[in-house]
Amino acid sequence: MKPTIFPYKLYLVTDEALCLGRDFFWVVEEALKGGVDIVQIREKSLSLEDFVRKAEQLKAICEKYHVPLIINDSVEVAKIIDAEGLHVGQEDTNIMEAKTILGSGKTLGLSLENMGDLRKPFSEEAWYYGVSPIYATPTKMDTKSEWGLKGLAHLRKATDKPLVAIGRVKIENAASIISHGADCLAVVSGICSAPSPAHAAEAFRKKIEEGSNHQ
Ligand code: TZP
Ligand code: MG
Repeated sequence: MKPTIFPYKLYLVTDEALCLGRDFFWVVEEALKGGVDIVQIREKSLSLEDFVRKAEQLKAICEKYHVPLIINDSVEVAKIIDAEGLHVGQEDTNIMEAKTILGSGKTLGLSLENMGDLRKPFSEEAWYYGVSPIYATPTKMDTKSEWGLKGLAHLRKATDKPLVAIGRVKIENAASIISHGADCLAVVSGICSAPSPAHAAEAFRKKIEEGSNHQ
């Protein structure tokens, strides 16, 4: 398990379909220029070969900005490209198994859908938790109940691990999510579909700063 110091504040989770027809790598690079400090590649329909190719290309871009690339779900891809880490949900590869395959130096994230998930065996193995979803979102339709600010504040009291809020995180609600206990915001459409991903990332960074002053 890594130490609880989690240096990241703005987490871009990719979705090429939400990049409005613009080049996927351009969108991510703009977001990096704007201040995204951790990236997760999330692909649901690529073959292993295509996922690996895309992730390798993205890793090279992230490295230029000294930003880690995390793989969503696929332990194989994370292993093959020697990614900085892996993010898994409740229905994905068990985090203990992922750790055995990838080694203990990697960044492992686990989505929590409710308080019960925190108490499940092996949850402790995660370096950070995804608070999933903080709000219901059209980007991911299969989520169950949302945490909301009250749920987030409750979870904040129950664990010292870094909390990454995801789900309809927008410029408008960013500061309040931080002030209710999130350490980091994960954003998909708010950056991928923004007219300027760089400006959107900058605006999120400002709101995160604002929220941190009210914790
Ligand atoms: N997991 C929980 S909500 C979500 C994921 C991947 C999607 C968040 O997307 P958006 O567009 O930032 O609401
Ligand atoms: Mg998953």
